Amino acid sequence: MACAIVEELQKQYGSENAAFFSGPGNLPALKLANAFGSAELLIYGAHIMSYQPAGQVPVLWMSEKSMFTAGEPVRGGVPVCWPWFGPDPNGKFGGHGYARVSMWHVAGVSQTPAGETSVSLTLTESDVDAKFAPQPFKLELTVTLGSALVIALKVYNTGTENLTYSGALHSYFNVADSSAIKVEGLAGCDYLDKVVNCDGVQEDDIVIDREIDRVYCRTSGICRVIDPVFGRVIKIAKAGSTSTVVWNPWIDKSKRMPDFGDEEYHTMVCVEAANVPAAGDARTLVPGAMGELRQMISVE
Ligand code: TA6
Repeated sequence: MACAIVEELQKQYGSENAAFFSGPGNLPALKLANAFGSAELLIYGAHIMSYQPAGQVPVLWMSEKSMFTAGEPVRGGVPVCWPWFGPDPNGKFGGHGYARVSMWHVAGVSQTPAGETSVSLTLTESDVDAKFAPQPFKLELTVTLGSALVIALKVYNTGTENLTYSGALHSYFNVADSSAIKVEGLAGCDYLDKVVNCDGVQEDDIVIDREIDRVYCRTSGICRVIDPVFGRVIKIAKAGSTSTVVWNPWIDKSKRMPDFGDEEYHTMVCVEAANVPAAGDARTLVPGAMGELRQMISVE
């Protein structure tokens, strides 16, 4: 079944720079490749699994224990969290919404004169399990591989009522040693600390020496992951978001997650472009309106 889908996608959208294949878990996947580098994504969840600029080690992190099973979230890459960030507000379903555990559709693949390669995928309420009772919506995720990896999530209110949602581009970044990195760009920001359940102000650059799970508020700036061991800086810009989430589970939480290796906290950090309700960043679209959340990732 997956092979037939892959063959059909390759026939309809395949190109010199875009090749469909049967990915992990036999899930249909797409590899984008051009002079700027390569990226791979699953059609399931519109989930970017990897991004590797030319001449660089991979920029995104993927757990070696991730599941690749329809209905289960993938642990790593860029989970598309929508229409809720964190626990289900109605307490019925899993965290971070249903977009990341739904099968999307390929809407198009394109190449720009500058040599960038883009793919767009869509999801509507008719693609989502009825148990979620979704309002009418359309999501369009466009991934563009160029001098940066640009991830644009457009949300369309296709219904007749207001559509209120939250979410995140929950990006996992690959680092050589999480205890050696700094995350720049959030100094001075107010944060909500989900580990010790208190609020605070970020005094300086972020270092990872314990579990960190913080929602930084009223921030639309650029973050940078300074990695002295890999000898690089990952620049993370965003748009359509005033809340940024930084997460590393550290020792104990890593052990509690079956799809996260006990020692894998050493090689990752999440820096997420988010719309977090608790940070006053939930979004509401009137009928016919469109909202966009965007993250732009590059290596300096
Ligand atoms: O974005 C940080 C966070 O909300 C953490 O609290 C942690 O739960 C992480 O997301 C992963 O969530 P998941 O549902 O993918 O296990």
